[in-house]
Formats: sequence, structure tokens, C-alpha cells
Amino acid sequence: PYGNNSPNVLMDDEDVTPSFSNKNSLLPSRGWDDISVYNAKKKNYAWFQAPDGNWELAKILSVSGNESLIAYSETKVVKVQSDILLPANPEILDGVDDLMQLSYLSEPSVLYNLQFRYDRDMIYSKAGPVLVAINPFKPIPLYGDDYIEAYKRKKMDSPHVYAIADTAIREMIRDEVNQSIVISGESGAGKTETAKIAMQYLAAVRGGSGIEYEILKTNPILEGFGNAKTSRNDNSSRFGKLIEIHFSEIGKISGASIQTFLLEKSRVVQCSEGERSYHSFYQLCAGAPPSLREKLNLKSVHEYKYLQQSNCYTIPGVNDAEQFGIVMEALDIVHVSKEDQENIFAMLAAVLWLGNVTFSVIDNQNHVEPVIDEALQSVANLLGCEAEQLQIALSTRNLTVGSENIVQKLTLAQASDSRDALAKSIYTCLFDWLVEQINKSLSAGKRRAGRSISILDIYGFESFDVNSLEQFCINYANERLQQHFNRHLFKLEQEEYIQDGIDWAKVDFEDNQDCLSLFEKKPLGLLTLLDEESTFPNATDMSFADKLKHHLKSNPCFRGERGKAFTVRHYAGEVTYDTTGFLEKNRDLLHLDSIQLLSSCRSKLPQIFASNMLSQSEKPAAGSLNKSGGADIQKLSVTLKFKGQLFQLVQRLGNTRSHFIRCIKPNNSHSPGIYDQQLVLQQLKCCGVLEVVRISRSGFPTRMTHPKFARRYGFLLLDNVASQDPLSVSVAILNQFNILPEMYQVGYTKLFFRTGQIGKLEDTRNRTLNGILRVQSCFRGHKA
Ligand code: AD9
Ligand code: MG
Repeated sequence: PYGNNSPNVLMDDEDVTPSFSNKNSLLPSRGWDDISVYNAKKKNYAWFQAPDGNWELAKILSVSGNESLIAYSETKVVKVQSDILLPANPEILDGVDDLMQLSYLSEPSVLYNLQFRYDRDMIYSKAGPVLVAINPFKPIPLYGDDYIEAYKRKKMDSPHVYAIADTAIREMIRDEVNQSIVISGESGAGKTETAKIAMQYLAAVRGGSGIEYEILKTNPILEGFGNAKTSRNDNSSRFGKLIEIHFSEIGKISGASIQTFLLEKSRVVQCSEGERSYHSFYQLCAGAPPSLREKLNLKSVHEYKYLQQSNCYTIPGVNDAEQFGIVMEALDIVHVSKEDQENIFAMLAAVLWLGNVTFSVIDNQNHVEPVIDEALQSVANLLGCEAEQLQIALSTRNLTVGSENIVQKLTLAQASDSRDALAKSIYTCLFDWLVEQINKSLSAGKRRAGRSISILDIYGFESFDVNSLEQFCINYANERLQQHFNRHLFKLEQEEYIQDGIDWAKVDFEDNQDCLSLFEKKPLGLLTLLDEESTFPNATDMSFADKLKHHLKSNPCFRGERGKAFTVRHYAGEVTYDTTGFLEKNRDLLHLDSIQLLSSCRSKLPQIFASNMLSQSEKPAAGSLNKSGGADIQKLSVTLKFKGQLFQLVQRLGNTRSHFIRCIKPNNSHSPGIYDQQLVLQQLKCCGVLEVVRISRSGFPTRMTHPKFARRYGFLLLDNVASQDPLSVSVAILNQFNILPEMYQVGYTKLFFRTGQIGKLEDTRNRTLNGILRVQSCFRGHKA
């Protein structure tokens, strides 16, 4: 019963209390305070932004006029303007599962709540419909069969990747709608691990035919060929990935298909100090058995120039030789034949040996010719061509001028470029071909009858000291995905209101359409201008930058900078791009001579690569001359191809119900237990978590079912209510506490409150409870 001051209510904390068992041990330590004082009046606490930028929970010692005297960080006492303080949430809300349950959704409250949980290894939290995952940088015991079983049987409901995957399965089956799990976050935040955890859940719960095992085995292969050690992550994915997992009509996994985005090409031929090239090279060199070593004329990693330049050959805690075995086994499982595996390894070795090809000057015009040595000979053997053929392809260009065929010699710089371009092309073609083989295996003989769940693991927003075309593409992709995110969540919010019969007052929300238009507008958008400039043979990065400044100067999302740079105002913050290398990277040319070389090789893969490249080309090569005076294959430019992929991706996601996971990296030192507020805050902004909070705050963020509300606050009622039904009790409470009509809405099943309203009720509830406790202890004292 409600409204009869029953002390039973004291026990009834289920709805807003954090879901951990031993609550006392979890009380935060506030240093200057003992717990009883802390419990008594949380109201006297507020958030204060200390001079170092960090938010501190401050105790308000006194207030006079609009100034407050506050104490924070154990020893510091200062006088501040009261209006810079932000209200702190009632203690009952410390560590809630879902940030939306917080009465005050300010930045410090959100940060504190996430930290409170993180410190207790509760790395998953919800922000409304979004799952926030903070990288623990250590193994945590939250995974495996027991947990999978618990989530499957709904015995656990605390936020988890498993819960998201489970919801996706249920909704796919119940509503017959395809689902997607969109994972984002910055490098090292845990996207790839999270994607694997989701895949494991789907496989465990919906497997059976054995295909799920194949699907899981694609991970070591793609990571081997597409991941590398960077300064920010020892296992950094250098490509974006969408895996669509198919389900049969009876809801079992029946196959999958993988799409990859924009593999970082440049890493094949250059990487910075302390980083590594793709794992596959090191794995091969460390793990190849003697017969294979001999066949490929394989040396140790230290012998290859492409691998030498970064001065980093190993990763602490990683055994490349062992990994090689794992990748080989996985290749077996996805039905890549032993022969093809050997072909793959031959291409890796060819790339490594290409890096060792050197040139000697042959005339006084600085023209060069490759030295015929072990390196050149090895490349020729591995590709299946003659050394002379390779020599010619690397040092000359064939031009057709009119009806005449002219052979032009290359300078050292031109020849080195053409060598590196060949190495990069071989590697990216190999990667694409491998993905194609995997897809064949995962879809072999299967009809696509049922439904699907797609998992997207794609690079998050990037902003470095120097940002180039890669960041330009990545950030553009993030703008697109952010729009999908906004629109999707906004729609979900709207649906919840409508379902509960709430008047859908238009909630104001900010879109990022302006920034997207800056990229996509025709003819005067960043992408079109870049493509246009890329087709002019005489254009330079400077002329491109000038063009942007000329045409886009009045766009509010754009700012021209000194020299060759420009700044874009992204939803996640401003990024300044340096156009150096933009045009060349965007053109991504490979000389026709190199393609012809590959197509004339005896080995299988080079021939396939050449024909794939030719079929991708947009225009016939003849007549298009580049700076080095050669004929090039004019492929679809990098950005145009990427834009096409991205449109298709967003369209595909648009046809699914999306579930979002935002991964957060709590520190830059990859260490467990360190929570860097500024870093976390920056990411919460970038991945739109604060925006979700904001969208919801502009509506009615706090929701509680009628019975829960009645149970929780009913005992505070002064008058008995005629009817004991939860709705009547709830309305009586609202009246008694003078909650203004514009501050809440009564839905069919829930009450919806504006920010801060529950806080008032909680305060009264706490005061009353403390009063009751004091009376009780007094009473016990008397008895004794
Ligand atoms: V990148 O953009 O591909 O550079 P990701 O994919 O976001 O990046 P990744 O999943 O590779 O990051 O995680 C980085 C490292 O964090 C992993 O290698 C693990 O050591 C660590 N990690 C991430 N998630 C977990 C986890 N749930 N439990 C334990 C984790 N460790
Ligand atoms: Mg990754």
C-alpha cells in the first residue's frame, strides 16, 4: 500500500539504486567528510571546475549574496560566484546504470558517474539507448559462458555488450527488422574488442551449423593483414569494417559478408618511429616453416628496409610466430587452399623485397636503373616475371604520343615512387582479394533468406597536430555516421513519447547537416573541389588550398588558414587539415607500366590484381599524362570511391534498427585504473554521448513507471489517498510537492520529468528517512 508512512519503504530502493549488492563498501570517500555527514546532506555539495580544468565535488560551507564559500580536494577553500557551481546529484544516484537516471545531467555529473562505475570495474553504462564502454586495459571477469547464459536467460540486465547483442537478436526476430550494432570511438578505445565480444555472443547464442566458427576465425586473418602497431594502439585496425551476419528463418546464423573501408596504404612503405607495418609481415618472417622460407627466400624482419625504418620489430606480449600459426589455421577454416596461402605469402615477400630494390644512376640526367641484385631477382621470382621486365617497368614509362611510342627514363625520385606505388598496390589488392575469398567461404551455398545483424567497427573522429587526407576522409565518415546517429536516436526518443501517449512537443536538436554540406555540395564542396583539382595535371596542393579559400570563405563551417592549410568545424570540434600530399593521395595513381607488368606475370595473384585494377579504372589510360610524364591508370579517386562506399553504408544502416556502442579510452598510457577527466570528456563530446544527453534533457529525461514512483515516494504523502492505484498516488504526490505541470507529463505507463525534478523529491525522501532513522535509534536507545 502507498501513502501510509509504512517504514517498509525504507527497503524499497530498487528503481534508482545502482545495481550492486554491497552498497556501503561502495560509498565514495570524500576525504574531509565522514560518511554520516555525507549521507545527511548531499544537497550541500556542488560541482566546481578547479583551475586545472578538472571538476571537483565541492562542499558549500556558506553562502552570502551570490558568493559561496566552498571546500574541495580535501584542503582547498575558496570563495566563488555561486552561479559557476553546478548542482550535484543526490547520493542515491551515485553509479546508476543509466546516465539518464541522473537528475542533473551536467558534464561533471556524467563524468563522475562513469568514473564511479569504472573504478569498480563496471566498464559498461548506458546513456539512454547508447551503451558507453570504457576500456579497462586489463582482463575483467565479465565475459564467457556463464555471463552469456545469464544475459541469454535475462538473469542479468546490467549494461553490457551482451545485452546489446541480445536485444538486437530479439528485435530482429520479434519485429522482423534487420539490426545493426554501430561501434565507434577513437583509436585504442576498444572498438575491435567490443565487436568481437558482440560476435562471440551471437555465435554462442545463435550458432549451431558451424558457420559461426568460420565467422569468428575471420578476426585473426583480418587483424593480421589489416592491423598494425601504432603509437596509440598495439593492435590498431587500419581499415573500417562492416560485418553482416545472416540468420536463417529459424534464427540461426547461416553466413556472413564483410565489407572493408579505406585500408591505410601508406603504412606498407613507410611508418613512423616506434610503429610497425602490418602484422602479417612480421608474422610471416617469424613463423614461416623452413621449406616456405626457402621458397620465398625469406629473411629476418631486420633485413627489410620497409620494416627497418621505424626501428620497431616486436610488440611486448605478442608472439608473431605463434600468430602466424593462428592465421594459417584460420585461413584453412575459411577454405583458402594451401596453394593460395602460399600465393598470399609470396605476395607479402614480394612487397618486402621490393622495398630493398635500389637504383643506380645511368646517365648525366640523373636517370636510373634498378640494380640487379638479390632483391630485384627475388621480386621477379615471387611475382613470376623476368628480372629484366621488372627492371624496365620500374625505371621507364611508355608514352603514346600520336601514333608514336616513346620510352621515357625515370629519375631516382620517380623510380622510387613507382616502386613504392607498386608495393602499396600489391598489398591493398591482396587485402581486397583476401576479403573476397573470405566472403565466398562465408556465403558458400547459402541462400540469403532470413534477417541480419551488422556490426560496424570504424575509425572514430581524429584530430592530430598534422591532419592529412586520411583524417579528412575519416572525419567526413564520422560526420555522416553522426547524422545517422542523431536522426536514429531522435526518432527513438520520439517513438517512446508517442507510445506512452505524451504530447510530442518539438524538441530542438542540432543537426550537422551544415558540415556535411560543406563536404558534399556540388559544385562547390570540399570533395568536388578536391576531385576537380586532382584531375588538373598542373595543380598543386597550394593551388588546391587557394581554390578552397576562394570558393568556401563564406561557409561558416570552413576557415582558410595561412599557407596550404584549412580548418573545418566538425561536430566534434575544429580540425585543421594540411593539404600537403592531398592531390597525390587522392589520385592514387599506378603507372600503366606497373599494371601491365603484373598482368604479364606467371603467378596467379598478380594477374588477378592487374585485372581488378583495370576493371576499376574509370577512363582509358591513353593520353592522360602525369607530372613524371607517364601514362597512368585513372582510377576512381580515393575520396570519390570512399564517398560512394559511405553512402551505401549509411543507406544500409538506415534500413536497420541501429544500436550504438561508444567506446571510450580513459587514458593515453593504456594503463588500467587511470581515468583522465579531460580525455574522457573530449570523447564523450566527440562520440555524441553528451549530445544524446542534451537531446533528452530538452525533453523529459527522467522516466519512472507509475507503480515504482508510487512505491518510492508514496510514504511521503501527508493525506491518505482515496484510491490506492499507482496513478492516483502518483498524482497526489505530484500535487503535494507542487511539481509544476510543465515539469512533468503523465504517460500511459510512466511519468516523464524534466531535469532536476526527481532531485527535489529525493531530497525530501532522504530527509524524511533520516528523520525516521533517528527516531528509531532514539527509540532503541530508550528501550535499552
Ligand atoms: V583502433 O581505432 O583499431 O586503433 P580500437 O579498435 O578502438 O582501436 P581495440 O579494440 O584494439 O581498440 O582495443 C585496444 C586494446 O585495449 C586491446 O588490445 C586490449 O588490450 C584493450 N581492451 C579493449 N577492450 C577491452 C576489454 N573489453 N577488456 C580488456 C580491452 N581489454
Ligand atoms: Mg580496431
